Amino acid sequence: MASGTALIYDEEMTSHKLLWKDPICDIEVPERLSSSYEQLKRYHLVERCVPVPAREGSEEEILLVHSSEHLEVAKSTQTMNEEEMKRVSGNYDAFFFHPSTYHCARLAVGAALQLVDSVIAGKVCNGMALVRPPGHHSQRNAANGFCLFNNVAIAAEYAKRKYGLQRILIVDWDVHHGQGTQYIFEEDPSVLYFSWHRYEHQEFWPSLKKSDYDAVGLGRGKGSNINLPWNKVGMGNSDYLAAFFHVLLPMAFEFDPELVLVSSGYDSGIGDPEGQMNATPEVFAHLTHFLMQLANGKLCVILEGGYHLKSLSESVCMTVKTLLGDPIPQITGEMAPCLSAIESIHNVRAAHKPYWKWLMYEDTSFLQYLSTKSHLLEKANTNPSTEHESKINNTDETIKVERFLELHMKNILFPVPPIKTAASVESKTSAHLLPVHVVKEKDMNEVKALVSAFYADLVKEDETLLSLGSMLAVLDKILTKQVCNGIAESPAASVSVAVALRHSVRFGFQRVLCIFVGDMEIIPNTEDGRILMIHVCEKLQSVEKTNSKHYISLNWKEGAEGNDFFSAVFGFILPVAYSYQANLTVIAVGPNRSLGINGISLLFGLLRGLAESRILAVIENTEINLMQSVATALAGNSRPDFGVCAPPTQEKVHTLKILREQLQQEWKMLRCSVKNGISGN
Ligand code: X5A
Ligand code: ZN
Repeated sequence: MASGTALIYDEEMTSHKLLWKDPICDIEVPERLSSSYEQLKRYHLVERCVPVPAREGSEEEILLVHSSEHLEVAKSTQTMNEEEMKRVSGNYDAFFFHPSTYHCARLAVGAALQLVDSVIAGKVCNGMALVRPPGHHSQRNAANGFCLFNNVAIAAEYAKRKYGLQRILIVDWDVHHGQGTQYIFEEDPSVLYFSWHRYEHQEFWPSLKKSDYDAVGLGRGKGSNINLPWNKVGMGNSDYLAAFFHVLLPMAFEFDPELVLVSSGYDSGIGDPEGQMNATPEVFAHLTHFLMQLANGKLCVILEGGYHLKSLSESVCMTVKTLLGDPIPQITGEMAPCLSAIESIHNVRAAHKPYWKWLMYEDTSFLQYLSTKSHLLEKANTNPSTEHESKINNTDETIKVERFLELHMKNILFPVPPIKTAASVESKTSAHLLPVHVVKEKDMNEVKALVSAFYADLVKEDETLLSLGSMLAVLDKILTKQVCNGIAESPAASVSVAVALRHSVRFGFQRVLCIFVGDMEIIPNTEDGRILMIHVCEKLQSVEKTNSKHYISLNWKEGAEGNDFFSAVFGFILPVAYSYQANLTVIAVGPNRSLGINGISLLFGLLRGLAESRILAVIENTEINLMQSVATALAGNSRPDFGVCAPPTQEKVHTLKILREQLQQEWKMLRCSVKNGISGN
């Protein structure tokens, strides 16, 4: 399995610049590239990446997507005088030519292709290309919105032709709609295109009807174009994460891409004069982390927009840091999508219901939308608690955000623990768990003293005591941040977990998320509120237990057809976990588990996004394949195999729906539907 992260940067691409006055185009400056690269250097990220040179994309490669007329016009601008260039630029909506533009645009195309080549050939696992001019507005026969050639679309077409790929996912998190990319692939079912974008009911540029959620693709491509329009400015971290949980990620897992390309615009980040959104740089670490779970980790991130230099460069750094496998900063602030975001999410789910198996049994329908739209918009405007304030676009605002980010990044960035994964396991097991770091068990007297203070009655057997010594040794290393995550085996997982939870809370952790997998007796805890339990089990739990808001039981038995647990992870577990904002995650795998290894790997892989990736795994049945998969998922430097994703049955969709309705008042990231989100409570 490939490892490493490619970084493509070529100073040449800073030579393309605006030579005359144009208040629309003057934000697309060369410093966008150079300041991002400088910030990467400051964080010492450049030296950790594999440098890959850019090259000029060939004419043949450009013609994969564009017309020869378009290519010829672009080529002809190289020798034009300023007057002529200005005239040609005027033929397009928001574009400027410079004598070096053609050369730069070919480098931008070539950089994207070099990245695809490096990832597909296995030279690296993933990577980022910093390019200018951007690409996603560019169409077969036209430059548009600062874009000349559609770098990402050409990269997708190239990957199809050169490597025979049959399923490519393009995620466009730029704040503008990549209408160019939509046009190029709208009839092509082999390319799944997802874009969220500032829309404001068609008020915002490029103001197209075809940017709305009901543009789902054409002909054979129906269902492979996903538009999520934002109808208000001020969308933030929760709105973006909700969009991933409730729309993009389940579709992406069902689609099962062989390669993921990101049209990575950071104008969707805070401070951007175009987007006027509120998402902070670390949200891009989370988005990147999620996409790394697809296509065996084959992820190519290609720069598009982003016009607040500080916001842009910090967000670029968060992306690259995550591609490198570093732990992920916690998202702070209240986690709840706003009503307008929920409405958009609801609508795109309704529009796509006919084309996606995982949506088949969801009771979100197009008709429901038609009958409630105007009423909902009123509600969205008048709910002060969940509505964001819009940003005023001026220099003061830019400077304010700069100062905010200066402090904010200091607050959220933390030293990366020197060791990724620790284990305290029998030598015969640990031999198979490389590259985990094996720690020595805690001194027995220390353990005895600790345990006698609480749970003394539970720990009668010497064997249990011994395993607690091992588990606590790993846990202590996590709590003191010497290691990021760890694995402990235990002959009695529920006892070990009870001790681990109590120990962590006493150590000072305020919110510990605990996920139990398996039918086992859970030892009740007295640390109410500081521990949230989600119990994934086959047997129905008794009512007394299940009505505490900090104990949730999720009845789930993995389907025979494949891994259907993804729908529960995105539709329930992650939304609850992100709402809770745990600062430590404990995952216990006990006896009689109802999930297979694939489902468990998925859980571990995705929960690394929480709690600065701090996870303690407690495993009762130490079968070697399970241990190996958990270690792989925790180490995060190669992708575990999640198996084939199968859609959930009607019964399971129903289970999730009931839970969502019960709990969305408390755990707000569960909200994904208008009926549930508003009139449902
Ligand atoms: C790549 C990108 C924006 C064009 C805005 C024109 N283009 N008003 O962000
Ligand atoms: Zn943009």
